This record gives sequence, structure tokens and C-alpha cells, in this order.
Amino acid sequence: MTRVNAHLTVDPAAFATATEAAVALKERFGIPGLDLALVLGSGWSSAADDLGEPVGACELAELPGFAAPVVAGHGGALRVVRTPNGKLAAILTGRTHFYEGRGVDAVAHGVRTVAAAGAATLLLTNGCGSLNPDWQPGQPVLLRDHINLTGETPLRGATFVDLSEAYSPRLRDLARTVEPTLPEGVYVQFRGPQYETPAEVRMAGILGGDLVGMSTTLETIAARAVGLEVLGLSLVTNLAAGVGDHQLDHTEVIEAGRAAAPRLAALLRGLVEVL
Ligand code: 8IG
Repeated sequence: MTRVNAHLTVDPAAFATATEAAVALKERFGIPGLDLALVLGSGWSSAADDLGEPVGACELAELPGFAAPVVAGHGGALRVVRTPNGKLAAILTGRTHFYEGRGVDAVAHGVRTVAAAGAATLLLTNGCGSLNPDWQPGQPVLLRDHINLTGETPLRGATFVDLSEAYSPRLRDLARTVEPTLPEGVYVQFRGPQYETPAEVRMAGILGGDLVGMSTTLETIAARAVGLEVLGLSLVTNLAAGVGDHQLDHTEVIEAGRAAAPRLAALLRGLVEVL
């Protein structure tokens, strides 16, 4: 894997903490390293079962550099499994969002940790709002590209990382061998935590976006900077503000994830067999 000047692209302390977390992860589960990693966002966590033979599990906060949960029991979890084709995969359920205010290095820490543990492939998932009324709640969408509207970056200094193929065309083709009808879209990350106004959603559309959310782009940037190949998948949990005929409601988001769980589980099972 190429990690061109990885030590120069990020804050040295953040890089050291990720290396420490990777060592702790490998020791804890008695593994030589990872092959791939999955970050499961809103709506996706319930699809984490049956992705392979369990190797072990822990709370993310037990590893160096991961923030302790704000609410007890609501922290992120880490599972390591051996996939049906023999690969070691880390499954991270829950992530640090930029809107939590812990800074970009906290957002990127999971990605950097799995990279330091040897993973070459990263699947980033999220729940999002859709600008396309044909993509109803429950629809998974492949990310073709992104627009980062956070005004932030996880990189430091003169780090001119190429993002012309941020979301790997090769991995998108593989994903379509699992589910040929998967549509593709451009994901726009807003800072959050508030949802967009209808005018902001129209702006996202004029800019070329199809989906709006509050994660993923900063993680993708951090991942590309350390040479990970990235596949992005969004679950549409709601129509974006002003697109549908009703207001946004967090319970709708949760319900869409629950209803889509069997389909997402099947998709993820198929994906880990080809990634
Ligand atoms: I789930 O409509 C989910 N996350 N920004 N907008 C933004 N984030 C989201 C949305 C949405 N739905």
C-alpha cells in the first residue's frame, strides 16, 4: 500500500495515537493485521451481524484515542470477523461526527487506526437525506463523489491529496456485481447538527449534489491520504428538507433504518465476499 509521506499529512500526535490504537487492536484480538474495515453509520449498524466468523469485539473507547461515549452504552463498538473468503475485517459501529466539536482528528481517528493496522479497503456507510424523489427511504445509494461543505479538512500542511477518484471505480463495479441496480450519487456533507433548510437543499442540488448528510467526506479525505481504497454507501433515510411533503423527523430516520435492515444485511454480506 502506498502511504506517501503519511507522517507529514496529518498532525504527528494524531498519527502516533492511531498507530498506538492499531497496535492495541492487533494485540487485543491476536491478529497480525486487518485486510478491510467497515464503518457502519445511521441505519446500518443492525446489518453488522453475520458478516463472518467472530474473532472478537470491544468498545471502541477501550482503544487509545477513541472518545468515551457521551451516554453510557451509546459508544461505538468494534467487532473483528473473518469473512467467508478468509479476510480479517474490522466493523466499527458508530463514529465521531464533526458536529460533536471534538475536531477533525477525532473524526479521522477510526480511519487512521484501521489503516495503521494494515487495512487496504474501507467501506464507509451513512444515513442521509435524498434530493432525488425517486430514492425513497430505505434505498441504498453508491457514492460516486462528494462535496465537502464543512470548510474543514483532516489534513495539515501542503498535502495535495488527489481526490479525482475518491470513491474507487473498481470497488463501485464490484458492488454492482452484488446489487446491479444500485444507483450512484454525489454526497454533500454539511456541518450539522441541524438539518438543512429547503434553500440549502436546493443549493446542494445546484452544486451537483444528490444526497445530504453530516459525515463521510472528512473520513474519505483522511482515508485517501493514507492510501486506502474507499467504497461509500448511503442509506436514504428521508427525503431532504423541502423535497418531500412533510417535515424531517428523527424517528422517521430510525424507522427507515429498521425497515431496510434485512436488505442492507444482505448487501453487506455480498460485499464482504467481493471486497
Ligand atoms: I439520517 O436530511 C440524515 N442525516 N444533513 N440532512 C443531513 N443529514 C442527514 C439527513 C438530512 N438525514
